[in-house]
Amino acid sequence: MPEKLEFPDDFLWGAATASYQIEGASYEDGKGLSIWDHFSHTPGKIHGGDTGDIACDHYHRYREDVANMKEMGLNAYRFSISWPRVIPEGKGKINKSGLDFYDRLVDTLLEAEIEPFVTLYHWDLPQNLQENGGWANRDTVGYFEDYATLVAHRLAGRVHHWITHNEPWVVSFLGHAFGVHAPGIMDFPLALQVSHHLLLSHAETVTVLKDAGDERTKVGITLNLSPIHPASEKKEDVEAAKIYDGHLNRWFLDPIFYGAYPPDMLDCYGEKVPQILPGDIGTISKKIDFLGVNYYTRHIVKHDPRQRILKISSVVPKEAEFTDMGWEIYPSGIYELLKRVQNDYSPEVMYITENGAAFPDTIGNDGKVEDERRINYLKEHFSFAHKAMLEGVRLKGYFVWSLMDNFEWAYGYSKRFGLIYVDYPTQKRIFKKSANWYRQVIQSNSV
Ligand code: IFM
Repeated sequence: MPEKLEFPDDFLWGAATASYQIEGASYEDGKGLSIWDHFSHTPGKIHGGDTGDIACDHYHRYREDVANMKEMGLNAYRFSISWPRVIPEGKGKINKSGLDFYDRLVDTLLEAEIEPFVTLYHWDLPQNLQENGGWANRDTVGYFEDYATLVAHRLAGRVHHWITHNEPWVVSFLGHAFGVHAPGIMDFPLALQVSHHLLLSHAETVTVLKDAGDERTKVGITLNLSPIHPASEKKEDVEAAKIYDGHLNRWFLDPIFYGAYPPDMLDCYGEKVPQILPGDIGTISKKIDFLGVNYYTRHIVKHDPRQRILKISSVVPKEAEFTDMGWEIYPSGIYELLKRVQNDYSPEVMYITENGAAFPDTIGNDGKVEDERRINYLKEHFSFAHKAMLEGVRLKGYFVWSLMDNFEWAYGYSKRFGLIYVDYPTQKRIFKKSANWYRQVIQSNSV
C-alpha cells in the first residue's frame, strides 16, 4: 500500500456510543426501567455483577465528553436515545426531562460543529413493554413508531442522520435464542419472530423519520455483518458457510434490499419461520438512504451435524491475533465485506457505524495509556476501507467503537473499547495514545 492514503474531503470521521453503555443516571429525572436495567440486576448475568447504573455518568458529564470529542477533532458522533428515558413505560406518558437531555446534547454537539448520528434503538427496550412480550409482540412495532415520531419531531431540523436499529441480529439471537443479552430468553423460533418485528419496525420508522424531517434527512439501519469463511473446501463446510452467511448477513440484508427472506434460510428454519403477514415484506424493503455496517471480525465455520438447526460450529484459526474479546483481528475482512455488500445490494451510501477493538489497557506510571495495538488495529482497518473506496465502494464515513470505555454488556466493565480511558472510580477521562493518533488522522484526513 502507498505511504499515505488520502480520504475524500467530505469523509466523516466519528466515534460511537450507546445510551445504556455510557449514560448512567438509570433512576434519575423520571427515567423508566429498561430490559438492561432489569437484566444487569439479575444475579449471574453480568461479569462481576456490574450494572449500567452509573456507567460513564455521561448523563451528567456530557459537556465534558463533547469537549473531548471536539478536542479529538471528530466530525460526527453516533449515540443512541434511551427509549425509557423519554417514554418511561414505552407508551403513553412522556418524560420531559428525558427529552430535554437529548435536546441539550444535540445542541452542545452542534455548537461544537459535530454532526449527530442518532440511533433510536440500541437495545434498551422499556421493561414495561417486555412484560407484555417485548419485541415478540407485534404491538411493540406500533409503540416504536410512536416513540420515533416523538423524538423525530423534537429533534427535527437539528438531526439529519437517523439509524432505526443497531444490530437486529444481536437483539434477536443473543437476546432471545442464546439468552446472554437482555431479556435473556432462549427460544430460537421466538428469536426469528423478534427479527421480523425488528425489521418491520425499522421500515415503519423510516417513513416516520422522513415525514418529520426535511430534504436533508437521511435514514438508515445498522447491521452487524461479517465475511463467513468455510473451515475447509469440503462441500459440507462450504454449505455450512453459506448457511451461516444466510443466518447472520442475508436474513437481514435480503428483506431490506430485495424484499424477500433468503429461500435457503426459509428452508433451513422450516416450521420455525416467523409469522409474516401479507404486506410485511413489501414494507420491510422500504428504500433507505444509507446502510450502517458494524464490522469487528470474520467467522470461520464447519459443518457439525451435532448442532441443532444451523448444524454448524465455529473454528478458531491457529495462526491469528485476537482482541481481548477473543475476536480474530482480520482487517482485510472489512474490504471483503464492503465490496460484497456494494456488489450484492448496492446501498446508496454506507457508513462504518462501528469498528474497534478491546484491549486490556492500563495507565502507566507516567499517567499515559499506550494502546499501540489499537492504533495498529484501526490503521489497518482504515487502510482496507480506503482500498474498497478506491474500488468504487460508496463509503462516506467511519465511526470508531468507542468514544470511551464503557459497559460492555454481559462483560460489564472488564473490556475496554475506548479511544478515551475511563477511570470508573473517579470518572476521570484520559486520552489514550490512540485518541491522539486518531486526531492526527482526522486533521490530515489521511492514514
Ligand atoms: O459494545 C458493542 C456495541 O454496543 C454493539 N456492537 C458491538 C460492540 C462491541 O461488542
